[in-house]
Amino acid sequence: MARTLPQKDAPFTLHGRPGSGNAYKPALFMALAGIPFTAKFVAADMQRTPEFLKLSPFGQVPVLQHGDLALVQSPVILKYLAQASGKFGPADPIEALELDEWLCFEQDLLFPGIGIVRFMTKLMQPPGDPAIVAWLRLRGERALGTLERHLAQRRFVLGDRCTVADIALYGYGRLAEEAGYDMAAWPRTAAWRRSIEAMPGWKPPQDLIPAK
Ligand SMILES: N[C@@H](CCC(=O)N[C@@H](CS)C(=O)NCC(=O)O)C(=O)O
Repeated sequence: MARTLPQKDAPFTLHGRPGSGNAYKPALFMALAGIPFTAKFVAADMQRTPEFLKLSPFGQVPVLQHGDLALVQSPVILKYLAQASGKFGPADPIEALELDEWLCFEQDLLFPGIGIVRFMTKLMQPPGDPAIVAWLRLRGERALGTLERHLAQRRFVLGDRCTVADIALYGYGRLAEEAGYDMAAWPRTAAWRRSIEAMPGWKPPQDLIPAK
């Protein structure tokens, strides 16, 4: 069936689980933007069912439904939400390009370096191959080091206000300790996380997405 854009006032439904940083990103966006939404729990073993694959062809969470439109891939969902709400988006074409650069960086370095390391060391049974974890950890250290250098000049990733670049990076940035990183080594990044947590509407994932 052809995909079409929904009516502006169509309801939002987020499919995910609280332990997924990728699912937390759109949930946090909507919490910060004051957009009401329904969150539905998706267990890992539900993700290959034909019913779920109709919503998410890649078999992954998050999925954001806006009316009849189902979207996957957290960067795409965040950009859609920014466009639909007029909040946390880029202010001009150069910011729009920079935003995309940081969204790619998040998927390329920060998510593997923190999200996958956390998954392989804390959640996977048995835990993942230590050689792969060590390789991914180098990406995590590079990601945190890059962010730390970048934040020397700015409060948020694109400047002085929070955008979807921050929300995307925060999704797993907040879980660095759970992946074994000591944030004392990246104090500006730790302060940036606190700035996001001080924003009106901020809530932790367990308050936004049901655990079953
Ligand atoms: N690039 C995707 C990654 C999504 C992703 O990896 N989701 C995980 C949960 S955090 C998942 O569903 N994993 C199960 C799988 O890949 O089979 C995004 O940013 O949304």
